[in-house]
Amino acid sequence: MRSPASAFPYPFADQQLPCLIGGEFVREGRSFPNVSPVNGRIIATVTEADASMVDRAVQAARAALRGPWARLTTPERCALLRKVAERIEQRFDEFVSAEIADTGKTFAQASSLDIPRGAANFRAYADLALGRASECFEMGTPDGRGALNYTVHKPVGVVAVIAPWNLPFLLLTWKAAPALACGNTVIAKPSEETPSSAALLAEVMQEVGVPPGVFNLVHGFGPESTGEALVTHPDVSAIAFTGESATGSAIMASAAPTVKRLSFELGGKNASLVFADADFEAALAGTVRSVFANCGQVCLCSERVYVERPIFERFVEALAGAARRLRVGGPYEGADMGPLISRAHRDKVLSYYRLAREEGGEIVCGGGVPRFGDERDEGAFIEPTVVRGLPEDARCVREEIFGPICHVAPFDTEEEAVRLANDTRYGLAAAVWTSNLQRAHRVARQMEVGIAWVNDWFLRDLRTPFGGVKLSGVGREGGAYSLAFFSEPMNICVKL
Ligand code: NAD
Ligand code: 6OD
Repeated sequence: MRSPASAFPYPFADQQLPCLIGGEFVREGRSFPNVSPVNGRIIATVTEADASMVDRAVQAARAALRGPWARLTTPERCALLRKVAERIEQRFDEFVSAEIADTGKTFAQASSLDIPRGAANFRAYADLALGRASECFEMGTPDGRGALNYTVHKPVGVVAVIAPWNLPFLLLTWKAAPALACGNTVIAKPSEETPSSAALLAEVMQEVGVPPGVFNLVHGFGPESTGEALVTHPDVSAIAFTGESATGSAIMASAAPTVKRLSFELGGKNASLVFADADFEAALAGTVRSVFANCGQVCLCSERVYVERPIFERFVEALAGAARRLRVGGPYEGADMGPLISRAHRDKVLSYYRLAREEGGEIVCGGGVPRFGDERDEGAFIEPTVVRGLPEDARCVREEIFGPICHVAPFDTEEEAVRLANDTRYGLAAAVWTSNLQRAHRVARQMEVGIAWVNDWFLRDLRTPFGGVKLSGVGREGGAYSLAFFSEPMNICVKL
């Protein structure tokens, strides 16, 4: 399982990653390299699906909508999804290795969050689909006999699931699991940066007996490649997309001519509000996590931290101290933070580090690239960074950076804190740190976001609505919201 090109275990050693189309693993046409962000080495080549391969996948998915999959009862379908979860757990180490090879993220995170959540997504949506109730409305009729209306939930059809690279397996399964639970067929397109855990999932689907064409996997890029072919395809009925807001906008335009159903989970510029009455150590630890988790590459990460003035200096010093102590390193070194996803993304994040200085900010800690003196210097590592002193209209305060950096600024009143937090074109998540119960509820409610945490961050119950307002998304997923998106409700009226 160890690839000569990789310093780490890798389940696809010496292989070209295939697409899965209509139950067949396909390696044909163009391919592209999969590069490790830990050391810049090529760890695999990946089959790129062109428009004709995407079309074959869509036709296979359409055909599967009329095959054995359509005849499964909901309990049978959900039992199959539970088998997917079990098989992921049986192949847990391979999934962890695959995710780590693509992203360089820490073993601790991949093994405690990314892969367990992938399995949990299949179980959660199997349970939710099984427990879904149907509405029934009894009505009067002129003849006095009445009628019953009841709702049946049908699949929407062929669903495109397009995922980003930051939490590749968690986010792909977050959409694929409910789509399948509702009886749809799926074309999954992982990010070109992170094909490996999706490739393992394709194997798992085959192993547990998901019928051919129900789950298809196409690898490739976005514009003028696999992604574009998928979102413009007339036989794709719905697109569940997670990624950048600008990409969401481009997909919306591409999908408009064929009027597809869309669910978008997009970017963020999330605020954390730390009140002086907060449990200082809890707020500090939570903020360190919310800024630097996954090297700052979580859509929910806080890039703007506002701290009430009486504790501002102490908090900034403590936050910078904690950031300096974070161990940056390779995935199996017990580090706290791995690399960014790629050199290209590091260039982008470093351009914001430079911009922060140019815009008048003070770099309290970090601001550069760590040097290791070994092959990690060929990777995409970067220092965790805290900035202060920027004006609120600075680009670093307004634009999503998606790296391990936050700007920290003081506030004097609750009203000011709320205003600052909401003064953004994004609206995904917020964290409020306070020990005042009334304030906690009052402030959380005023956050113009889809998800607000009080005295925690990224604490997830999969039944709750997840998504953003403004540039951060369209619609909600999670629990019944996902079931609604991936289903076509139909009313049947029975005259009694
Ligand atoms: P991205 O938008 O560049 O790419 C996401 C996916 O879309 C990839 O699979 C890519 O190949 C595909 N794609 C790109 N252009 C396309 C096109 N024109 N047509 C079809 N597909 C296309 O995003 P990324 O860089 O992979 O991920 C980081 C971004 O994702 C950040 O902005 C982050 O905030 C956001 N994100 C949001 C959430 C959320 O839940 N709101 C979660 C994770 C990441
Ligand atoms: O926890 C989830 O379900 C979820 N969708 C998380 C998204 C994280 C963004 O990077």
